[in-house]
Amino acid sequence: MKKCLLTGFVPFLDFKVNPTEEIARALDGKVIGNYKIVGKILPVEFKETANQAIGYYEEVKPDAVIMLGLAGGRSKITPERIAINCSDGAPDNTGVTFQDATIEEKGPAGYFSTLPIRHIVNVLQEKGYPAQISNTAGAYLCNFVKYKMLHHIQIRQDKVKAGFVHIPASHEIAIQQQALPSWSKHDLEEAIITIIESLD
Ligand code: PCA
Repeated sequence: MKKCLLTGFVPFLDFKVNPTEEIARALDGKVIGNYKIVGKILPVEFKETANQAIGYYEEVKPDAVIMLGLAGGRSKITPERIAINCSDGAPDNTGVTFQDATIEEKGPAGYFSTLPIRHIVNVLQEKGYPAQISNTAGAYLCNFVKYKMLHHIQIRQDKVKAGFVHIPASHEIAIQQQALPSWSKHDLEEAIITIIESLD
């Protein structure tokens, strides 16, 4: 059976919970479609996140990697098209911030997701889940870990599908913070299950 490394993040900034953490925990060990899921939680720390993610990649040797992040404010499930070679913006959970910083000196300007993002969006919409390709994952931790993971896979010349999917806030977050579009935890989890089922 194929293996899928599914990562989520701990809470960050003003968010008291992170639904991506809950989904990665809930799906860990499950068999979904052609894949056995290995769910792992990543810290929101530039110093640690990519090392841990790549460490899990080497430990699990997955056939597919789906990294999840919360994008508070988005209303749809958004598979990310690209990761850019730049970190910039808000502080991580240890207070570290970057401005206009290159992630990999010798790396390309960007890496495209190798997940079938158009197919994923189509399958989600057919099942009734609003979804849209996103053309920017920002320049915070999610972009950083996606860039690092795709760079690692590229250097190793592995034939592994990998990419990043941002998800909207859960109702729990929307109750704590005003004016955020939100989904039920159930629907968020079902949407991620749908994505995994859609993979070969
Ligand atoms: N979302 C953040 C980092 C952690 C998370 O869940 C991001 O979009 O970069």
